[in-house]
Amino acid sequence: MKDIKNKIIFSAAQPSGNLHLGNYLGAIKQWIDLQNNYKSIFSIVDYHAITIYQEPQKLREKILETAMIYLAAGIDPKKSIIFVQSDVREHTELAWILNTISKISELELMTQYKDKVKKLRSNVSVGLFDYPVLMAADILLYKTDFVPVGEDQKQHIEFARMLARRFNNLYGEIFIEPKEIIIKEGARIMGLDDPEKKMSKSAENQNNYIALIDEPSLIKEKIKKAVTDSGKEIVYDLEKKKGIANLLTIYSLVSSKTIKQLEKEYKGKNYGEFKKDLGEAIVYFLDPLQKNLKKLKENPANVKKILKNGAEQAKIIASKNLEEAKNKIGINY
Ligand code: ATP
Ligand code: LTN
Repeated sequence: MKDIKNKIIFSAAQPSGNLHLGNYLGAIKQWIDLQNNYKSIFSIVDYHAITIYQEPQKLREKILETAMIYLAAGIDPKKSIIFVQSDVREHTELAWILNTISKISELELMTQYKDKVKKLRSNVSVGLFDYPVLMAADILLYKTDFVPVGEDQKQHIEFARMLARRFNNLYGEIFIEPKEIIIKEGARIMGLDDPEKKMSKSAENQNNYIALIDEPSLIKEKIKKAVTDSGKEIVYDLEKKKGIANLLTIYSLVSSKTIKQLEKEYKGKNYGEFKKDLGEAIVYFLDPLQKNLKKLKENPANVKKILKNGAEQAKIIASKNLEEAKNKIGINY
């Protein structure tokens, strides 16, 4: 048994757009706390991002910006490894190996894939289909114990766990079966324009999400425009008032007040007042992150250095574990 201090955490986000409040409250916020107690590895998964076309110049910028957001949010390169996925070739190499033990029928069941197919119609790449296998490679490559993510990633981690077990049965025990860590509240923040669907950085409507880099005035405006339900009361009701329930969840998480407290505070008040205060609460909550980010943007060379250094550290672990896997299979002579 590994001592808790030696247990490994791995997580990642795609540099495919603007990181938003859902990414922060569902995933990144947990990473900050977990890095104090575990060996933590956080990646910017650019090879995942290109499973849907990304404009090259924009991708280049978003890779660096995503790294800056990790740092601005409080990921500390002295405590955690931060790196860009494509800097460590072992990820794609292990993905190939895992492809050989993954079944098409299993990948066809993936909800995220099915949702994206609906949106993209016939323009679906093999890479998008294979996305969960690359994700499993990310995780297994470091013999990860825990993967802190939002609710939408649960199925992918179950798949990674199953692949670990399958590999170990076929070739001998080397991979750890990873477990997800999903927080109770905030694990599924819904879109501001449509509270039936999760907040998503690839949403067509910019009013779907609050980007972590949005200006205060834009944040307030987006909250003002957020879809609410008919009726007047500010109460948490997931059946009849999905929009307000989502806004209450966000409010609670950015203000550290409970939903019960907020319901009491806004009893008899209208949606307008509630939204105005919520907009301000989000601006206040994001202010330190945005200030840190501004400073980091003044010195991108420094961030690149952190990433290259992170990749070197990641590579030491990744290459050793990949070699072990190849030896088990017989890919050595
Ligand atoms: P896209 O919608 O474009 O596929 P995304 O917004 O889901 O992207 P990712 O980079 O794929 O963003 O996710 C990074 C992390 O944020 C993951 O752990 C994911 O589970 C979490 N996450 C994403 N959206 C939400 C959300 N709406 N609520 C809570 N957590 C979320
Ligand atoms: N699919 C994830 C991003 C991701 C990831 C990972 C998360 C890629 N590889 C490994 C955790 C562990 C998503 O958030 N959409």
